[in-house]
Amino acid sequence: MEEFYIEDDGIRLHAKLDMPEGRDKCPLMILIHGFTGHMEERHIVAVQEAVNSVGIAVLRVEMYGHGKSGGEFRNHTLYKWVGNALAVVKYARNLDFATDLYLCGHSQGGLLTMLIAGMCPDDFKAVLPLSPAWMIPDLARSGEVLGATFDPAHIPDELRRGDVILDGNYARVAQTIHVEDEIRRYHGPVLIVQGDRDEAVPYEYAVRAAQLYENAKLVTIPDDDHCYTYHLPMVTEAVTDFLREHS
Ligand code: FER
Repeated sequence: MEEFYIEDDGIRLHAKLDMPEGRDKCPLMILIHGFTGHMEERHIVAVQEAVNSVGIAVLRVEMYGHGKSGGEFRNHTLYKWVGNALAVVKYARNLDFATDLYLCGHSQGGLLTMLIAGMCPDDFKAVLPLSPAWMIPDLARSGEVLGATFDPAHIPDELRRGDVILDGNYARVAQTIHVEDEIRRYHGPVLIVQGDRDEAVPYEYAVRAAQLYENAKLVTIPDDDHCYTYHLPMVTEAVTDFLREHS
């Protein structure tokens, strides 16, 4: 494992690169956590290890305001994450050892994966949004973020749920994002994995995304939640099966 920082316009993004055993040149997957998440979460590490086991390097990166990266959590927005991810994709594109690139993210990182796939449709062999939180823009437009409600035409300075505090700009940014447009712009293979008892992202969004993409597969994890508490091995198996099919 190699640990380092990738710069994005003065923001240091904390990264770890794990190589598969005995490989010189190989494909590389960029792997991104969710909202309030980080690269050492159980489901993120499980995906990293499984992907390494099929001969693919994994670059885990923490986005603005998360983990050991720069920026304050309360000031993060989807635009900042998009800028970060574009910098990471550029970094990955320039790695000599990396052949094909894959992009995978969980929850808000899955939403990010869907946006970046549409913005960089030529860069990825396939993309893997896991339980993608692509209802966030719809909710923000209807006046809800983090379960807190507000007048969507008059966003407050601060959004709060318990100890989680976000600047109102999070909602201003989210309201402008139209995920369907980015779904339409990506034509490559997509794997969506989601538990059918996800408490954070309505399962219907996974079904809808799989319908809208030109070439998507949906793997449903039965009786599982947002972070796959009960059947994580089914998630990693779905990911490795898909990668073997699309290598
Ligand atoms: C929300 C529901 C889910 C929200 C964010 C999420 C910011 C993201 C969850 C995750 O990334 O795990 O209302 O608001």
